Amino acid sequence: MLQFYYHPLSPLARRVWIALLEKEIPFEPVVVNLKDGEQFKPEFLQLNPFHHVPVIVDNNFRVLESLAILDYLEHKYPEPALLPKNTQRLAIVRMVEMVTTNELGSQVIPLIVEKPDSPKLKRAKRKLERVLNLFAELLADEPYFGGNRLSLGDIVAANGVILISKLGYELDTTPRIKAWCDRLMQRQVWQKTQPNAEQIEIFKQTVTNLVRNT
Ligand SMILES: N[C@@H](CCC(=O)N[C@@H](CS)C(=O)NCC(=O)O)C(=O)O
Repeated sequence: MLQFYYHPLSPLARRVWIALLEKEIPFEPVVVNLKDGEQFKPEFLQLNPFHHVPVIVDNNFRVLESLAILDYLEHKYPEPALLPKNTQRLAIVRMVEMVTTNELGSQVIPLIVEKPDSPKLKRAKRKLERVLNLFAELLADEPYFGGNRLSLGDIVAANGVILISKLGYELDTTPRIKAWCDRLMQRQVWQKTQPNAEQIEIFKQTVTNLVRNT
């Protein structure tokens, strides 16, 4: 059976966790306790020399990097499809995946560690506003970035957007994005995988400690 190495508080592992559950792929969950440094154990470093979750091992084939894992799962387990066939829709899905990774992701740490009046926090919020405005434009009147079906773009982007909203970033200026998050949160898989308030506090503390120690 496919093994899924993850931690429930890891936002990047959550992308893969959601895709596995949405596709109903049977898997064996293996929690890597990041707080205790399990990711540095030699057994895990053999799977991922960069000591990151997520990793999957499927029939002895190892895949690391969350976006590569999502592509692997889509190809190997094509139903239900999480990539649209339409060329422009596919481009939109890829765009939101990459914008989340390259533009949104780096704004998460400032939201956690910066003081309310810090220029770095203000810069991060301005960047997030540009990201969310672009997402609202790309979503247009469709329920999902994949059109009328959930897609990998929705999974990747919404994990980032829901996380920043739980970290205090208001989605009020982009009501379309807020409605899209609410739509996703109606899905059982998302209710099961999104962190609660207590877990968000632990996540913030873990990130703060990591930033202090580097
Ligand atoms: N680019 C990688 C990054 C994965 C990543 O940074 N994972 C974090 C958790 S969200 C991690 O495992 N951190 C532990 C460490 O680096 O020691 C991916 O997308 O899979």
